[in-house]
Amino acid sequence: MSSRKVLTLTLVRNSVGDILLGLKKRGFGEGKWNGFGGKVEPGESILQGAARELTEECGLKAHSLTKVGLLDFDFIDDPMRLEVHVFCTSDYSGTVIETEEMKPKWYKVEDIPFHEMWLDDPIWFSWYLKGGPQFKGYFLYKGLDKIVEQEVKSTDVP
Ligand code: 6OG
Repeated sequence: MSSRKVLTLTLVRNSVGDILLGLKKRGFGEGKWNGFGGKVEPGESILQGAARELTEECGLKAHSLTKVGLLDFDFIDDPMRLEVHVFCTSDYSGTVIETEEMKPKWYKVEDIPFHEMWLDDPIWFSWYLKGGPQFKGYFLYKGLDKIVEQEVKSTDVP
């Protein structure tokens, strides 16, 4: 039986266009730079989960979040399925802090450390960086270091 998890992933950009990434210090994806997010909890909406995770992981409070895409992940020989809702924001307040889970750092877009991120990131990040349209991605991983199937398309296309 497959076990499906609904997660969020939020990308923050500041007024000069730099992007805030966090180095995951523990758990799934440890040692990789990523946006901020995690599992949506029972009783909260996906948007509420995204806002909560952002604050928990880096201290920032989002005043608005824009949906940019949806990523589905399957893993060969593993019943785990991930549905990751991707958001972005430049409308936030607070001070960036390091937390137990994440070590945050601002990156210039041209310096995004793709070689220290999930393998799928370089494939869908360009969709996010160009600012639309919303995208839908599918990735089939073999283990955590190989992608054997991939597709990213605009959600405007049926
Ligand atoms: P916690 O398990 O810490 O949330 N995530 C992924 N992000 C990318 N870019 N690629 C993947 O490829 C991912 N799998 C999970 C979703 C995990 C966080 O990591 C993201 C969450 O923001 C497999 O609660």
